[in-house]
Amino acid sequence: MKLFCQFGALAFLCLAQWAQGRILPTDSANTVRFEINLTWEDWHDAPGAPRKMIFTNGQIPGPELRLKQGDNVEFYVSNNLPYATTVHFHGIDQIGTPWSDGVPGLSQKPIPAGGNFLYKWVATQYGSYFYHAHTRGQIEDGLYGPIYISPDNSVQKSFHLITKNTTELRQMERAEKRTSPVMLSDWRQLTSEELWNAEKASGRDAFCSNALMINGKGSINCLSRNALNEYTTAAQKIVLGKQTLTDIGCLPPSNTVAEGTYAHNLSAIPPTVFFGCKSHQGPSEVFTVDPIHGYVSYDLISSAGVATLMFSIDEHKMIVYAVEGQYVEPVEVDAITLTNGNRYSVMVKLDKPLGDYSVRLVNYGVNQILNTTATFRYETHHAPCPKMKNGPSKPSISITGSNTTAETVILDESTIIPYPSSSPSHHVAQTLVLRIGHYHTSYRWTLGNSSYALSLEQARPLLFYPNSSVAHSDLTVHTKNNTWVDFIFYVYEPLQPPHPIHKHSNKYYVIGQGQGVWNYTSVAEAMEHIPESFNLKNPQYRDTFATPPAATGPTWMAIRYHVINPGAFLMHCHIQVHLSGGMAVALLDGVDKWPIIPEEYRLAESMAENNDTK
Ligand SMILES: *[C@@H]1O[C@H](CO)[C@@H](O)[C@H](O)[C@H]1NC(C)=O
Ligand SMILES: *[C@@H]1O[C@H](CO)[C@@H](O)[C@H](O)[C@H]1NC(C)=O
Ligand SMILES: *[C@@H]1O[C@H](CO)[C@@H](O)[C@H](O)[C@H]1NC(C)=O
Ligand SMILES: *[C@@H]1O[C@H](CO)[C@@H](O)[C@H](O)[C@H]1NC(C)=O
Ligand SMILES: *[C@@H]1O[C@H](CO)[C@@H](O)[C@H](O)[C@H]1NC(C)=O
Ligand SMILES: *[C@@H]1O[C@H](CO)[C@@H](O)[C@H](O)[C@H]1NC(C)=O
Ligand SMILES: *[C@@H]1O[C@H](CO)[C@@H](O)[C@H](O)[C@H]1NC(C)=O
Ligand SMILES: *[C@@H]1O[C@H](CO)[C@@H](O)[C@H](O)[C@H]1NC(C)=O
Ligand SMILES: *[C@@H]1O[C@H](CO)[C@@H](O)[C@H](O)[C@H]1NC(C)=O
Ligand SMILES: [Cu+2]
Repeated sequence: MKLFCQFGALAFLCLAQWAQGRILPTDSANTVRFEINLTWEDWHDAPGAPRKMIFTNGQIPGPELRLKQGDNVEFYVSNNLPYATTVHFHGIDQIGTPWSDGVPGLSQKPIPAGGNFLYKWVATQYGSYFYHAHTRGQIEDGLYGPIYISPDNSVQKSFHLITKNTTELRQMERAEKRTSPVMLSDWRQLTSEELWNAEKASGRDAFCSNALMINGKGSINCLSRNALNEYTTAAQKIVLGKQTLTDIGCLPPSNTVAEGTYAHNLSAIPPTVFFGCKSHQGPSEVFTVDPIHGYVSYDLISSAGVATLMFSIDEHKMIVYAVEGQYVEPVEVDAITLTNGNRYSVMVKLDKPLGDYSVRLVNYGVNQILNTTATFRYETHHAPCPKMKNGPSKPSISITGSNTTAETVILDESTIIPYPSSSPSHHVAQTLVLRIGHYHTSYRWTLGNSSYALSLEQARPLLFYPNSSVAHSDLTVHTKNNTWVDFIFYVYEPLQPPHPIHKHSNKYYVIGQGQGVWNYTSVAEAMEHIPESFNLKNPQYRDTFATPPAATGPTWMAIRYHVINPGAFLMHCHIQVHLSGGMAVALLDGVDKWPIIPEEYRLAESMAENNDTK
């Protein structure tokens, strides 16, 4: 048991304690202190055979950080892992606190084994976020946990667009106050370091996982050869040619469409990375709801390392009402696709007969067939003669994420409109085209002209050394404060999955996307030729948004953001093997207004400039 202390304006209250791993909010702007103890231990509740994982205060996922908009956050990390680490707060804009962003080589030095670090930031935003390891592949070893920031009274909500019924509106407000996180992730039998070593030895990109998890719970259910062949999708058949999926449902590592034609050594691939399925019964999540409340709210969060996920609850619509910490015009759907780092907040109406309904989580990428399930359970003490449901619930999606009925609605991301919406400036200071593709081998990647080597996490942090050699290489982009910047992500080589581009610090507008060759020098020029591919009026405002998948030809995505927060911030693909493989650039935002680092964050000793660009 850990204690959380809240330093109120008037009184010193040591009131909050673990309540389902949550920290309780209080009434006024506060300093909320949160302490995490990281340990490296065997996980016996794993979806597969036990392996070592990162525990956060003894649990996986880590405990929820529950805040009120305006709170000052102190997040103290005790690193009792046998290696260095850092923690990043995904989607938190870190306005005025660039030293608390948790990126080694950019905002801090890695926290050594046995060391500790105090992150301080202000919860200026509201909604659903999460924290996770941002050193090497450690997010895949279990270091992630949800963050929820309740909106202050001035925030305009969109529930009135769902219904005018005041009873239901009250039920939704209540559901939102009690909203709970649903962490969706994937799991691998190998540790992230074993996996990285396997990639280096084999030359292959390890794009599959061994299990999916809902709130850290899941199982492995190996499919028979017949079932695998039967479920293989049309898209997979095109990639496979004469090949078949491996026993873990994965495209084989010898597939040159998926892996490219680079040098490789298949005998250096250890079991479980592409082959070697072993069924295992792990724990299964149960979501218990009471229909008396009318609605329940969930914040779906993907902290997956590699998997693109699809989530649905049998026989229940989900009303998407917020996306990544911003209300949207509500959309009613049966299933939602989440790329790595995405968050969707949903309302679910509780109007079905009492009983159990299956919750389905499936891998949606071409890379693999994989799924897990949980239970959505109605329980009530209020109904005198409740209506009971008969038989198993009916799915709206298949094991590969296709619709099982003509009525199934899968969220079409392009239809999302923020509420209220806003629009970016039309005056752009610079436009950069960042090419996305392999970098001389299957498991190394480029974003731009170069590849951000994993070893650069050891380099002198750019926030402290903005004149280092990295700062003057193709790995960084310099911007001036209070200017607008366009990035075009150009996926020039098929076959490519959607690459979820995550930008640290403030969010960006997703102003365009399309198929085909990008041969323009600016968005303004492109808009003269293909205006239908752009939206500058009410574009989405996101911190993580994926490029369109490139199946047969190139694709692109255009984003625009306002430079408002001087500091060194990473922009990268959130598929962990792609980030480890170098799909990242460092933004030196507002180089002309570089911040003065507070005394407590200054580096004790100066770091020599060596190995900076290796
Ligand atoms: C962290 O947890 C470990 C294992 O339970 C324990 O030995 C250690 O004392 C804890 N450290 C802190 C700072 O709480
Ligand atoms: C409002 O919603 C409640 C709860 O679903 C329902 O019982 C009631 O009949 C509705 N009122 C109107 C006027 O539709
Ligand atoms: C391929 O990997 C195997 C297993 O690690 C190793 O024994 C062998 O030497 C490697 N072959 C080459 C050509 O590197
Ligand atoms: C995957 O889905 C199938 C079909 O619904 C189900 O039988 C199986 O149990 C699921 N796998 C897991 C691990 O839950
Ligand atoms: C899936 O949706 C499409 C488009 O609505 C429809 O044509 C198709 O029949 C549906 N599939 C199934 C299995 O119902
Ligand atoms: C970086 O170089 C610029 C221009 O030479 C200089 O003004 C600035 O003080 C340097 N910054 C640091 C932190 O050394
Ligand atoms: C990549 O190289 C081109 C051509 O030299 C240059 O214009 C562009 O700025 C470079 N991109 C980055 C991110 O440095
Ligand atoms: C871009 O390429 C397309 C297809 O190759 C071509 O039709 C179009 O004219 C080009 N646009 C410009 C501005 O060069
Ligand atoms: C950077 O620009 C933003 C937006 O104009 C402004 O709010 C902020 O104060 C500026 N920061 C500095 C350090 O000048
Ligand atoms: Cu990627």
